[in-house]
Amino acid sequence: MNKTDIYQKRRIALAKTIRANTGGGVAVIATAPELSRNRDSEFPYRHDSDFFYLSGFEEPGATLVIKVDQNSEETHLFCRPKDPEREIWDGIRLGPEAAPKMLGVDSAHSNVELDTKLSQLLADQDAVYVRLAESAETDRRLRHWMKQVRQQARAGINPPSEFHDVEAMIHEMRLFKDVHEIEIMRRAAAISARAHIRAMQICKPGMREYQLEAELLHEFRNSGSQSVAYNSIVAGGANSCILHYRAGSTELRSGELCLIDAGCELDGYASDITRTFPVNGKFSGPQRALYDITLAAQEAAIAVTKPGNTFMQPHEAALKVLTQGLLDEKLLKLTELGSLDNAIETAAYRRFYMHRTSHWLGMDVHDVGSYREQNNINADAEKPWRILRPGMVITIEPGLYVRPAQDVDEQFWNIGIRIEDDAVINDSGCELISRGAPVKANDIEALMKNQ
Ligand SMILES: [Mn+2]
Repeated sequence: MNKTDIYQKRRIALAKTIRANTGGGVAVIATAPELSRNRDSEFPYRHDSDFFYLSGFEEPGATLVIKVDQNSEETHLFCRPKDPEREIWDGIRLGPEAAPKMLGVDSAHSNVELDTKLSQLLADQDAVYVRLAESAETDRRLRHWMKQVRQQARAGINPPSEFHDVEAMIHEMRLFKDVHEIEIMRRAAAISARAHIRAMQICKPGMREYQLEAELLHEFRNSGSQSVAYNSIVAGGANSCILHYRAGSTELRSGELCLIDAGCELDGYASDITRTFPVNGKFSGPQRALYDITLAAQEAAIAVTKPGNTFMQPHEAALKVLTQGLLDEKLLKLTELGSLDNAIETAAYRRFYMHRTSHWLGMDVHDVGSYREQNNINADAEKPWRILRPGMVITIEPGLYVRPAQDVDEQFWNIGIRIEDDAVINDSGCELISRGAPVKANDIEALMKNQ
């Protein structure tokens, strides 16, 4: 498929949903603004995921307008005009002249014309589809366009009277990845897996967390990935028990674990991998015990990650194994809790496992899409958990985190373990696209031995 066809197909699909909803309307989706970091220096630009999903266009300063009527739809792109002077400083702009051919849109205009053209495009339209309450800027612009249309009332022009949230529609589409997307995600995960291997191979006692972060970045960028998908977590020793720790300057010490949660972004798609390994290359007895429990929990979750099961089933499967493991290792006391079921029901495990096992993965690392079924017959009842379907992508990431405490066996103190892989739901189960990085304790030890 031609690259522009991918995006056009998505715009047609969105138009179809809009048509089914209100017979037609105008959808307006802007990309992300540029963000200043500090004086004359900007954060690396990252497009808006929804905008990119429908356009394939990465430049800032752009807005997509899709006008949908009974039988057809047309797409207008507003983008930065060509400007030889600015292009010397900031780089080449596509410009509205070249945009239709390059992006497959019906027409393109300078973004300077956005306000004028929008008041024309919204005239005599009933329904507007925007991302409601998304940002003050979007709301401000919408008010402006509406004001312009309303001012034409005496010329017989009707302003739109319905506002719909286009976000949920796009997010429902994004939840199901097409072949093109899954192919990119496979490559992103493969790069991230190699980065984890590199970090494991280079790690030795005395190094600092930021040095392993540098190794991850090297592999990401050297493999053509544009960015990290999120800030890398490289956590040595006690830091491994801090869920959103950033790579800092802590020294990695022999006898401690190192937890790395890091993934690259490739062509707009995230990968998300966590591995935990011993700094000196050999798990201690207590580390190994908790590691094997976490891995068994992940395997149990993977086994039920298949179409027809709910989003919650992998979490429930992981919880069962983790909680049983905590009882076996006497971190939870069977004498106090009575049974495994009770330990799960009372959430006694939460002290050692306080996050969920999965999230959607896609353009955003915590990707969009509802975690509840959308069509519920009984409107009053709580919507059931989402049923897994082919094309969905989730992470599977159980963990155990043991902080020092009086009533906790000291041999387990400061052991934080998480094992995370990325799973594409297919027709029969799931494909783990991140297993290029070793996950079994023995395999990790073998890899770290060959340095
Ligand atoms: Mn994750």
